[in-house]
Amino acid sequence: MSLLWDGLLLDCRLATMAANGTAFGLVDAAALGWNDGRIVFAAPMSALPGRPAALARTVDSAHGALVTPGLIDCHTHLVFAGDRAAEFDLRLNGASYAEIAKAGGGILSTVAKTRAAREDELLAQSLPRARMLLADGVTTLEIKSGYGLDFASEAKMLRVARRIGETLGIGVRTTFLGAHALPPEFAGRQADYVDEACIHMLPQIAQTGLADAVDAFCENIAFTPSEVRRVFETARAHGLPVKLHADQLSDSGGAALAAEFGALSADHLEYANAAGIAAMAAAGSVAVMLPGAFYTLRENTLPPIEAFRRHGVALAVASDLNPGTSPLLSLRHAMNMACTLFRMTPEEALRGATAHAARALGLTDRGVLAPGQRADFVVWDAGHPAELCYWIGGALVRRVVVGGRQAVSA
Ligand code: DI6
Ligand code: FE
Repeated sequence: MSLLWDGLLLDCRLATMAANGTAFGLVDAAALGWNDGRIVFAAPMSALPGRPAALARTVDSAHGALVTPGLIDCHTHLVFAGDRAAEFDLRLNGASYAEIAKAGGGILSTVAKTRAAREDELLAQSLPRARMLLADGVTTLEIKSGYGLDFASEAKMLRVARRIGETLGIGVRTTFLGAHALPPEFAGRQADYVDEACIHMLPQIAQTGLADAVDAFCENIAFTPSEVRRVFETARAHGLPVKLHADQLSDSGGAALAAEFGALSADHLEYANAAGIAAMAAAGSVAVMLPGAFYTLRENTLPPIEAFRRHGVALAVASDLNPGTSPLLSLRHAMNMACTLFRMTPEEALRGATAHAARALGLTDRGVLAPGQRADFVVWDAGHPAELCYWIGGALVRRVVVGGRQAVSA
């Protein structure tokens, strides 16, 4: 193993997101060193064990700029074909959901396009979205299936998700979301589709290793708690952790159901009830806030942030990038909405897109700048960490490093 570190960045304002007693885990006049893709030093420059030039092969200065862990988008539906812009136009010109559905809009229109797309086409359409997130500081993202709704198409989506990680050299965690919607060939036969998902699709997906976790849409317009329970029992039987689209549009007891299965996370949660929040706290499940869907649907019931805080439930923030309810191509924009709409603090929002987002994906090797963690970090054209939530839009990234390798330089 080389005695010299691969890289050393001097004169940083490190927002380590470590619980070191300072807001954002801030360390000023700091240095960040890495070797073999891992952080080896993240502390004041005064603590460096020698002259910089004698420590690392490449030595740079951040000139006092803010440096954070790479951002982690822990809830996206980034792989899909086509878009729903026409439906957006119809809706704003007064069409009802029924008229839109009749005109072929809605989630099943994305299913039809995604099923029809060849794998390479699906990759070509999805890669630009992943590049936009990477350009805005995202170094790990979660990508769900859920627009295939048959084994071949769900597997195709998950292969595309894996190929995005390989192509861009970023972390990708995949989630099987077969219980997202009822496919047209099972219209009126939801129980049969749940059988298909549990008896045929999920076991094969688990066997292929294409999914790192299993998710479901628990809602009165999607799958019931008892149907979700069957999906979760099948996931558990195949050794896959679970997460849940829970209590987004109504209180269906989703938070408590997720907690009962020790879910990595429950997501949306606008209508989560007190028992569900307490159960999530006891289970250690992360509450993932998705302000993009709240904003797009013009929802007006806020998620119970204060109750999550009171019970010590870890809060995460994600884009929920999807063509219908959250066509949001920026995690930083989601962080701004989490503050402005949900009243999360900038520190909660940034921790929600780093350390807590890692927890929502079951990852312990990233999300904090500390020795032993992956060398995934972002150098920002910013000084105060709150700027990452404060500025709406804009290009704040100066440099993105993934696993110690430069991935983006502005
Ligand atoms: N909740 C949502 O808001 C999206 N999926 C889900 O489980 C809707 C996805 C779409 O409209 O394409
Ligand atoms: Fe979602």
